[in-house]
Amino acid sequence: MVRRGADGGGDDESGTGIVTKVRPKTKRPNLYRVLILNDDYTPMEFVVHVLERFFNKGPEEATQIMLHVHHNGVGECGVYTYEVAETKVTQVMDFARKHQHPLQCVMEKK
Ligand code: TYC
Repeated sequence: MVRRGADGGGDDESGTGIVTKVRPKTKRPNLYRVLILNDDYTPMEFVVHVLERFFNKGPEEATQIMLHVHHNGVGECGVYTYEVAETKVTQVMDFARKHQHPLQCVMEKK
């Protein structure tokens, strides 16, 4: 698309207005990884349940992620915009505390 720019002269009869391109200005949002951390006490089944409940993983993917965290110390649950990631972290931390498990969930900018 083109439009006549704000050159002070307007779209006058002279036809000398500045022609500027109009681009659809969509900025990509910053994205954040939500991570869970390994610990020695949270039961494996609880972590799988968290991944299913809050990150919409099926049982197989949830088990894979849980085992990855168990062996590597940290793993990715999902990637979200800031406010969604923050909500997931709060939900997981509240749920873990309610069940008296030390599971830790954090977010980091991608
Ligand atoms: N390491 C825990 C255990 O052996 C299992 C576990 C996995 C805990 C992933 C936390 O994020 C975690 N019971």
